[in-house]
Amino acid sequence: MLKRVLFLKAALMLAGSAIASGAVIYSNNPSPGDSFTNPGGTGQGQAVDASGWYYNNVRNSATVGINNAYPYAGNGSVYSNSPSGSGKADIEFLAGGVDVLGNYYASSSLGLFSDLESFSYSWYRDSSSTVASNLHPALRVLLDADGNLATLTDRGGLVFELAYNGGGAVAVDTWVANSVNSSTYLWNYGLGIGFAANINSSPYAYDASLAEWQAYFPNAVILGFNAGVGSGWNGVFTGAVDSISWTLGGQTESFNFEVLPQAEIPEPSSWLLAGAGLLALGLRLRRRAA
Ligand SMILES: [Ca+2]
Ligand SMILES: [Ca+2]
Ligand SMILES: [Ca+2]
Repeated sequence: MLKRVLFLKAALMLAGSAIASGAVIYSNNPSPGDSFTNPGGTGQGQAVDASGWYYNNVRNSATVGINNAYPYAGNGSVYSNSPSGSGKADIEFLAGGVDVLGNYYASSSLGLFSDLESFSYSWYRDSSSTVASNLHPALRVLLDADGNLATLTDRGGLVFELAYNGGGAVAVDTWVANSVNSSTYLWNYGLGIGFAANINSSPYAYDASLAEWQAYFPNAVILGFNAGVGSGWNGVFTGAVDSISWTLGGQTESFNFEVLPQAEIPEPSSWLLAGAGLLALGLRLRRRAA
């Protein structure tokens, strides 16, 4: 069974490579897909095949996984649930992702932060969620502030949330698409400047635009992107994200998260028989040519 699924995935990846509009990222498991969780309090992750995407920073019984709970642009999306204020779960793309004690970290960069033109995603909040009404899955760009990958204390991220871009209560039980461009407000964690630092002249800490952050960190490099839920959200959040994309130096990468389809393909024994038949045919042709 495992071999059959792997073969199908290889065939799907070949098919997907011909589509210029973006990549399809399949769940590790066929329908209903994946549900990665971790009851412990320290973030844990799992690779989504060899795609460069990871279920990551998952803790306190939060769950993330590509599955069929909230289909979008096809048969699936990235399901996200945080059951309490201490839960957290992300879907994360990392440059050169490496496993460090079960969680994943970037070991290289995707390029200069100053070349980032925009990034975007779609998200869904289920109406059963009990967290504050302005909360939805956040979208983040992960950075190394000084561009030197050997120094780690300046790693961190910039966060997009509607709450800091004029948003109130968000829509529920429907998909919402949001895009970050040069004038969108982002707030920070890490980057060597403390949580929610105020880097521009206005007294408010959460109103620095992408363009202002790029001017503030001219040497920063991008370690990855993620979308996720939880981390201080008091209550339950249930929803999903999908269609994450970014445009960096004129190149757009976009990703649609889908459930690995189950299809009837020949059993391995049939492939062996077919291979033996071809071999016999080849020998016969060679004999005839001799
Ligand atoms: Ca650094
Ligand atoms: Ca400010
Ligand atoms: Ca999808």
